[in-house]
Amino acid sequence: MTTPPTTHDPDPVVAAPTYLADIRTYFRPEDVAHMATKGIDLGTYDGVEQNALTIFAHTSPPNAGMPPDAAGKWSANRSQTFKNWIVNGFPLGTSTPVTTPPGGAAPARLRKDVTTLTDAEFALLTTAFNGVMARSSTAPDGYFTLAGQHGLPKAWCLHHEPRFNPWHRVYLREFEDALRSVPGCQDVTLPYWDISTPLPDRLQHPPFDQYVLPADPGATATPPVTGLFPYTTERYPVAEITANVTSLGVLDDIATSMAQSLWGASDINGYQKFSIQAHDSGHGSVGPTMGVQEVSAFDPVFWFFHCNIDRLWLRWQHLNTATTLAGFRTTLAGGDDSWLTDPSFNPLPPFTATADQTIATDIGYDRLDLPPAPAETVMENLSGSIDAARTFSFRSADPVSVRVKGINRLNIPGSFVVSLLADGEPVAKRFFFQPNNPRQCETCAKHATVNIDFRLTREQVLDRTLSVRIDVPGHSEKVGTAFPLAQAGHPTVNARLLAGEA
Ligand SMILES: [Cu+2]
Repeated sequence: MTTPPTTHDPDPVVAAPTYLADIRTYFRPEDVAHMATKGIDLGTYDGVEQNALTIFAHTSPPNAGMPPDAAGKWSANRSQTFKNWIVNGFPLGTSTPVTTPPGGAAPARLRKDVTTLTDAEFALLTTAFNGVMARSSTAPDGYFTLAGQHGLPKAWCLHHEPRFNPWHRVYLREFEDALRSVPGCQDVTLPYWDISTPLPDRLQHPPFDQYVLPADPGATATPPVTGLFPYTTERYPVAEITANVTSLGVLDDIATSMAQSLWGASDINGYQKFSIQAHDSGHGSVGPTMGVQEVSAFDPVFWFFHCNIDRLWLRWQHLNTATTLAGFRTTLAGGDDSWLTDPSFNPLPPFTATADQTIATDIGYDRLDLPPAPAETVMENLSGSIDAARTFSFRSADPVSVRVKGINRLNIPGSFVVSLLADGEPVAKRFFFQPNNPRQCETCAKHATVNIDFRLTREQVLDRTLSVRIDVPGHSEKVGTAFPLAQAGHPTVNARLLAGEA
């Protein structure tokens, strides 16, 4: 709610300002850097909220000590807006989606939709893939070694934790570097498969349709794993993939993720949660190989699929003014940002890049699908838990959140599907992506207890008999189709109306 600006007034008083729409723009990168040296964080919601009274005192005209430079001094109007924000209980608000395509320098590498490559570009990509696949199974820049960093034998990949997106951003670049090292392919970039469209025909022919493993990935794993050799990657038929993408809620979760104003928060109202769910269900949609962490990266579609996941993350970053580290930190309200800034939490092994370095990427995409006008994309900030100092509302159109909480995944032998049934009929289901032996995966063991979040309309759940079921599709011969919930850590169902600031 902005009062109409008077002519020549660049800084109108805002009666009901919010952090994401107004307050975060008041702190310049140099202000954040300067005060960080004094232990005051002006770069996040939590930091500004904690220090709000001090900030107000030091920046109020006419005799403000901060910021030190004359050009940076706050106007009386800005100071009044800041005071309004304090009085109103520090509302977070929602971000205003950025609608202009990124300006500035052209990206160092432009990635495209695989269906729009020219025949010459696609021929070069084919040469690059064939070249990398022809390298020996021990070559560091060969296909077997690169794919084996994600799954077996190395299993470095980070999933279901904050470094998931950064780790995969670096990983894709390493793979792209390998493609570019094939003679004549120095300008090749990795294209993406837009998962809202059917699996492209171009990915259904050699060398993109399957991969025959040249060596046993389990033999050199620690500890060794048997049963994965000989092995040829496998996918479902295209129509089945398309049906799975819908039934596993991939597109729903992508849409939900894109509407989020925050990165992570309590993980019910952040981009991160829903992007990871969309990723997991995307893996499960494509095939028995893509659905298993140990082997998924051997299927050539993995690279095109993950390139799209990276594109979606960059799209979200653009929508939320989060393409720089400083901008990104303003979306971390309520969350722990040590994974971005603390040297003990931000490494992305085996790579040398750290998580903070992946935020301002020099990679670009031909299509970020930014909305033509802010009104076309409504950002949200709904939560099951809201600061009581704020005003809030429950709107009938907002979804109900149903969380299947506290699943101990270490007891489940492989990727699994969590379904919510109403009167015996599936209402919604999600795929959870993990190794067949989660106990032997260090990241899995660290994040053993997981949740699945459904967002449903009231009509889907009211006055119906609800039940939850977990299936382990790849292992029906061992444990039967339905996995006993009591063996999966006794998960609970937590259902909430979601509140929005009013
Ligand atoms: Cu993945």
